[in-house]
Amino acid sequence: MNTTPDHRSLLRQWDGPLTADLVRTPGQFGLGQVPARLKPDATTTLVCGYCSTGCGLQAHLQQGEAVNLTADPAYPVNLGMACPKGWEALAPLSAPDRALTPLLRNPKADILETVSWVRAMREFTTRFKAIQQAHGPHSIAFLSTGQICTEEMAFLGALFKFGMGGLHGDSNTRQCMATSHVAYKESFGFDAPPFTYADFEQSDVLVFIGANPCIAHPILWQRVLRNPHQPAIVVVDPRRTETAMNATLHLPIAPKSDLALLYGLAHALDRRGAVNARFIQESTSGFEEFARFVEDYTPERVCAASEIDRTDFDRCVEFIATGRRVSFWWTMGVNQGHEATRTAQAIINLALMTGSIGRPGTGANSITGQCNAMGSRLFANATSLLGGRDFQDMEHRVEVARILGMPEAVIPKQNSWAYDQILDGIERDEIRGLWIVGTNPAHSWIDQDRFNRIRKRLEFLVVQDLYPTTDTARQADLILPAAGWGEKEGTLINSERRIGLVKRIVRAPGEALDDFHIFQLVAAAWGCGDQFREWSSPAAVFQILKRLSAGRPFDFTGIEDYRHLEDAGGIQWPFPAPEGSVCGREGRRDSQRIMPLRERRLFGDGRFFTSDGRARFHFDPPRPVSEPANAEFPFVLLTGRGTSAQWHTGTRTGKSTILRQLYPEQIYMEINPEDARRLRITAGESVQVTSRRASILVSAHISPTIAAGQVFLPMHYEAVNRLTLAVFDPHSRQPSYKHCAVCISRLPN
Ligand SMILES: Nc1nc2c(c(=O)[nH]1)N[C@H]1C(S)=C(S)[C@@H](COP(=O)(O)OP(=O)(O)OC[C@H]3O[C@@H](n4cnc5c(=O)[nH]c(N)nc54)[C@H](O)[C@@H]3O)O[C@H]1N2
Ligand SMILES: Nc1nc2c(c(=O)[nH]1)N[C@H]1C(S)=C(S)[C@@H](COP(=O)(O)OP(=O)(O)OC[C@H]3O[C@@H](n4cnc5c(=O)[nH]c(N)nc54)[C@H](O)[C@@H]3O)O[C@H]1N2
Ligand code: SF4
Ligand SMILES: [Mo]
Repeated sequence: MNTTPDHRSLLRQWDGPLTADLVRTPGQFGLGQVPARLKPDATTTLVCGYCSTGCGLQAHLQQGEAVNLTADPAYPVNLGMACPKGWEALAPLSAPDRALTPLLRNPKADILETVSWVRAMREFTTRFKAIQQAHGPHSIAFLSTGQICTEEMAFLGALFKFGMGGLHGDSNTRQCMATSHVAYKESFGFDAPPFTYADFEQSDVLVFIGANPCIAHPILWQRVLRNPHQPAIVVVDPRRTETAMNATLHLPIAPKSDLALLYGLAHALDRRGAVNARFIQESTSGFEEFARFVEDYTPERVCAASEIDRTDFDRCVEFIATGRRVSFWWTMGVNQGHEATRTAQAIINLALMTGSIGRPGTGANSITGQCNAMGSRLFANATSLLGGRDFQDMEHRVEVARILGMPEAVIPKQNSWAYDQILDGIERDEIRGLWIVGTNPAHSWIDQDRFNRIRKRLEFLVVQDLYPTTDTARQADLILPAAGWGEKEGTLINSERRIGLVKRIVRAPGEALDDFHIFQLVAAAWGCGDQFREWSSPAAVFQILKRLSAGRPFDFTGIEDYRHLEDAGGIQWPFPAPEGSVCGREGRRDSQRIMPLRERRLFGDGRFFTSDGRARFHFDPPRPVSEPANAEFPFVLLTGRGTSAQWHTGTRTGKSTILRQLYPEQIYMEINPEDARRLRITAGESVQVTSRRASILVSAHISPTIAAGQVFLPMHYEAVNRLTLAVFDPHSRQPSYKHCAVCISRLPN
């Protein structure tokens, strides 16, 4: 039954040829024909592992290993473009601080010591099992990521819940996309971002709300720049960002006042008769109530609430009312807020009432963040059961059990706690063991000091990462050395629902193993290896994921295998098997396979995934923020992305000497010249920023891009989340990272 984990044979197995299957050598396509060692000058395309744009990067191989990366001109996403992170994506893999072996804390000396995989697996199982025995099966939890392959996410969620008997697990997509997930689910009946990137090029009006694609999604911004229709671009952001500077109209909204503005726009459009009565009647429900609700949101009232000029408001209404193809785009300025879900839905409502959905250049479009946040939304098996199902629904449990060939009894009947609730559980000593995979909460979690305080209550903390040096890994009892992007294979799903391939183009250093194989080792060591016999490789799990997708809104049973994905340049879901397939009819046939159209959007037929096929209007009155600025803390602190060369907590981008030259080494704070003058702060001066939670030192960057009374800190520096306030949207439980009150003081000289 229980197979002993033999790491040596596993490592041997993984010492085989790189990019085993999918490599183009000149003049030959080599599935099954690839030489054991790749010929020099071979190239192969894989999807970038940073942001959700999902660019195709061409790896140039010598002696079978990648020596360089360039942007793939043929890939339908990026059309030959890439941002600095993509060009430099190999650098973090050869960093000197890679974890080469498992590391176990020696409690006496309080240092991390090298141990074998066998020992690491023994510690992992005995200590987690001991905690479960003493405190119940649900006393261990995991926190995972939107930055590993879908096959790996599904494996972790299934292993932890169906194999190890755990219940509570969540991921960093809670910090990022939980709001979009809930908003879409309630409005459309399923978490289904409707757009395709061609929509950037086909709109005549693009409205960006709380999104700064020039910095956060630079290649998507390049797609906007290819738009031949001289579009009007409206940007709703408190800051005059790089994106706002390039806009036709910038609405410098008061922080967290979006909901009032969006209801005001709905009111004005309705008054003007700029609604699509036929679409509303045939494809939506609840419009009358919504129209009555927004009657009070007069232009005067919302311009005052959002602190914007009436003429700017009227221009915005005019653009939307007269545009033929209007698209709405949002990101973290919306998702990270105390009333985030209703704000996202207020955007969706605008698209629904104007019939701006399902046609080229339209849509209520949430741009995703991490390379595989979309995979996590479908398959993390965290707060929803594999494939966007419901743990509490018996039919769903029976179906999943049947597909996986496991007894229904192993599937929990309850939902997991969300991220913040897991931390609360640790504080109450109900969670005693934690397994963190591919995320760095000691830096990125909101009100981070609390995270670090709570961590001390844990009896056993396992961190699975590329580096033992992250703020989180440094606190671990056991570190499992993971292979990273480019050292493993699997699929990622990008913002436009395109499933793309990641390949092994570099050998992982030392004994680092890809997450997939770490999960296999854990399954074997735990004693549930048999349950996961079919989960033998990422390619095998991809077939399981297909079965889990059958008949669901994201059905991709029409994708045969990785090679099919490779040849098509990624495939957007849905892509059901040919029988009865809409996409099959659209696409062309290539020998035995159906090849999809290059770009496809959802809802062209005006049918949604709700029980009656109609999209719903959701709305609630705006609520005040928890921590308004006052005399003692007179500034509102905004946080977000700083430069296109920095990725989150910097564990990867900080390893590239080229990228490091593209951003300031020390933390800086944007402050308005008027405020700086008043406080006598000079450029570059070191000043103190204090919130009710902590006080940090930053250097002042005086800039008119930030309004008076507000300051901005890039999230990439560790100190930022010592200041933030742990407030959550009640529907999505996503943290409100972008609003708290601070004061600024000069240092005594
Ligand atoms: N270079 C780089 N690119 C990235 C990332 C990275 O770390 N580095 N991370 C990726 C990830 S995971 C994500 S989620 C995305 C995030 O992508 P974005 O959401 O575009 O980036 P942010 O800078 O977090 O936030 C966007 C804007 O919201 C504005 N904002 C703040 N408060 C409000 C408000 O109340 N209302 C409105 N309307 N706007 C507000 C901010 O001023 C900011 O300009 O980026 C992805 N791309
Ligand atoms: N103040 C503030 N805070 C924020 C935000 C904000 O706007 N403001 N944004 C939030 C958002 S949207 C996000 S998404 C989060 C991101 O927050 P995090 O997820 O904590 O940030 P990352 O730096 O991406 O951490 C990923 C970790 O995974 C490791 N890793 C990379 N690839 C792999 C792999 O293949 N396998 C394994 N096992 N490990 C790997 C990296 O080395 C790194 O340590 O931050 C959130 N925090
Ligand atoms: S835009 Fe995103 S996916 Fe494209 S190269 Fe840059 S980080 Fe990678
Ligand atoms: Mo994110």
